[in-house]
Amino acid sequence: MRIRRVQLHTLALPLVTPFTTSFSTQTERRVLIIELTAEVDGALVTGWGECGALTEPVYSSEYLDGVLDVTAAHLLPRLAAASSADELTAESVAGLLGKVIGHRMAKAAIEMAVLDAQLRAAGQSFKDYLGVTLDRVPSGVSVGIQDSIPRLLDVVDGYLSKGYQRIKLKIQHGWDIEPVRAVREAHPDVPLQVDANAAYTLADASHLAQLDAFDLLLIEQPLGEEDMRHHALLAQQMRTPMCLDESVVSAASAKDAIEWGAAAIINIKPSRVGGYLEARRIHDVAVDLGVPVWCGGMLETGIGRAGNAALAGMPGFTITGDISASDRFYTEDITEPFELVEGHIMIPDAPGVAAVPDPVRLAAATVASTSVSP
Ligand code: OSB
Ligand code: MG
Repeated sequence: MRIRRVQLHTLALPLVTPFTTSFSTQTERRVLIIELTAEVDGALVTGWGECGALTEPVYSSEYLDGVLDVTAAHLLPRLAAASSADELTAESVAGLLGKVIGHRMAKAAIEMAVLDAQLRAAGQSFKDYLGVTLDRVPSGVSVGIQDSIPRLLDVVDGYLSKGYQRIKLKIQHGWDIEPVRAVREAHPDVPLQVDANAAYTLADASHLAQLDAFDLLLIEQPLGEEDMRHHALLAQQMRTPMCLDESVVSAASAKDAIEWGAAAIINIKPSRVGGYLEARRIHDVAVDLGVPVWCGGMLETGIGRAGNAALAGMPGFTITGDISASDRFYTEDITEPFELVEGHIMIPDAPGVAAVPDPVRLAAATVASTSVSP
């Protein structure tokens, strides 16, 4: 394909309820949406990409303004030669951007937009491209840190009554053993897991081992992003299976984590690892090594949620992911909303990766928009 135009839209979407994790409280999602217009075999086609980066570099080193800068100044220009030669494909994007170190969320959004355009031009759904045959995936929900345990129990009850099939509780110092105990006592059989977003150190090992009493599916990223060895040591001191999120940034780091005993389960987030194609490679590595995976999220709009739902249909995704309905985060999504159907999210089967945004809702949510020529 040849890129004709790239529009970088910054959206501001209010969250239905504040989302508190060990790293921040968010009340609004500011998110970069890429609209890429390309020419494929003489016809114009639009591809949509969504970037996982938050406004502050508190989940990963990437952040919205940095993504905007690196995308315009360093990433898109590297696609220019292949684009003018009509040789650009989604499968070539990672290689063309390979000299730029890091910036995986920025690269992921570009690759998604190119892949979306490519599949739309070919009339192929992402689900088909991945070889997925399921029509739906079970839906889990990530529950933020609350002000009190009674409030937490209400929030969890609310999600369970909507049909969510698995609960993930965010934890941090001072909000860990007792809230988890309370939810487990109220719901002895509910699939339950916790996510610390790197809040602890190995010195907390015996404290965290108290979580072993609650029959959790997993503990996600208790230690720092770069503390792979410490995760392996912590895993030896707990029975709860160790799952990595932040530390796994590529198929190579996934393989290391598994082989070193730092991860028995992997949270695959396409945005964190540089895109859907690397996400698929992580899936393949994990399946090879007998490690289950699940699909994480970055409060995606319908654009990214559509791609995540298809990815999560791959066979290694045997643990319910953080693919909730649109109304978990947004009163009004920019696409047709994803809804819970008996505790599941339907996998789209229309051509492309993304769900297409409604132009009126997109415009209403847009706070800044810049045009970049490749
Ligand atoms: O650690 O999984 C995480 C949201 C933002 C940043 C990091 C994380 C999360 C979530 C929410 O847990 C996942 C979602 O439903 O999108
Ligand atoms: Mg996480």
